[in-house]
Amino acid sequence: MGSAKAALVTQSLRKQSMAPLTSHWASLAVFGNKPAFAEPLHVGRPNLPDKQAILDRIAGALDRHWLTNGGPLVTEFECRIAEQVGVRHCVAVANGTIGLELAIRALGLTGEVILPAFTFIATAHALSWQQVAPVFGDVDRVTHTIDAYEIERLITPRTTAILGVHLWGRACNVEELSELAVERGLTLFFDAAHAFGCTHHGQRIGRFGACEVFSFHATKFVHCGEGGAVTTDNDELAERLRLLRNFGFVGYDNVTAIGTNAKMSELSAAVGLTSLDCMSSIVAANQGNHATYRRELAGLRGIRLLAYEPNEASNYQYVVLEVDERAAGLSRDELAAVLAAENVLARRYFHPGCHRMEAYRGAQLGRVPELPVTEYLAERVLALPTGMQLDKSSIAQIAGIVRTAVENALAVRGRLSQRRAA
Ligand code: T4K
Repeated sequence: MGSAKAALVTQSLRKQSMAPLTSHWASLAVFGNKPAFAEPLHVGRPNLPDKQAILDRIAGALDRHWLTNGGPLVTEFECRIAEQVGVRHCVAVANGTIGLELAIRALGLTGEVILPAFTFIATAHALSWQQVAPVFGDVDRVTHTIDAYEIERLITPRTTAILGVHLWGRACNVEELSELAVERGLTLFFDAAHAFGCTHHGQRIGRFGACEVFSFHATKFVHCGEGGAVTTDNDELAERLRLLRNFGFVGYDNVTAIGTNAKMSELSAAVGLTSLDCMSSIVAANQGNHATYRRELAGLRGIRLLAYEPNEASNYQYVVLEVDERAAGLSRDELAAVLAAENVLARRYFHPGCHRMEAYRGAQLGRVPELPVTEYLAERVLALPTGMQLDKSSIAQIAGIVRTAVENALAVRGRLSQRRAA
């Protein structure tokens, strides 16, 4: 593209933007200017649209003198999640990680379980804490979810299950995984930590496989502060999950299983219920943010914004870029450094892939598996801030910083290496 045309394109993109953009490379904070934002912008700032409603619910729990162990708020939270997902059972738990552990126990899994390496480390840790060996598979280049074709070669006589992860709220290839699981006599269950409120072929995530596990951590769009839930249509499994969640107690004095304490408290449920009340406005804010990022980053070389399937419901809680260094002229890490200087704390989720984490390198018989797509993504992916903390003009400003950095990659790269050397 000639430089006059490039200037025109840039001009028209700027015209569409919601706020004045940081347009000249010399105005970037890496060149010694004031950061664009006075306060740090985090990925995962909790959405708290109605503080008073949370406080009212907590006051009710305090007045009842009933703070945990199956109080009315947890029960209401479970009913609302089950209803929304369209399953018979929701078992609320203290967090998503312990929800996965309970599921692994309740499903009686042993030996090895196949999961994607491109996920948050909790997916792997939950297996390890239950003495089940995580076997890392690669993911699909486009969907970022486990590659069903890859799994076949990882199945051994010790394999008992496949654990799919609906990364970024985008569903795994549920049909292919189900077919494979049935064919090979394996249990299939899902880490749906990112996927509350999302659908697959119009059906709510939370109803697939033997069970699915949600996270309601503070960084999730709907949250309890700390919280999680296991959803299933299987009555027996639900009963087992409830038993294990409460130390294995049946009545006051009888313990029939080696359980744990995985209970959600009333205080967490108070936050969760209020968050559920506000769910549609949170999703609308996230969706609007995503659309603004899309508009502001359109046509920028080397920058791909992960799309959400327009025909599916989504929570839009992650804004994920893939940075192609060769085309952008900057690596993902260089772009993250430019943003950090502006007080935009983008995250390298999920770098470097679970299989390369120190805790797992030794456990793989000294051999780190070759997972080319995971490596590819772990070097390129960058999550940007979103949520109710941000208005359109802030989003446009963040996108403007990305655009300015990429359009002036040479100068920016030079400056970053100067800073590193200093
Ligand atoms: N499976 C998957 C696929 C998951 O992604 C996760 C969790 C799990 C399982 C396990 O679910 P949980 O057991 O967590 O329920 C964060 C979250 O802690 C974690 O829940 C989430 N996934 C993961 C993707 O992101 P970190 O270590 O990056 O979070 P952290 O604490 O650094 O928070 C991110 C930023 O958010 C902070 O830099 C500051 C800001 N923040 C955070 C909190 C908690 C706030 O501003 N206020 C806050 O209260 O893992």
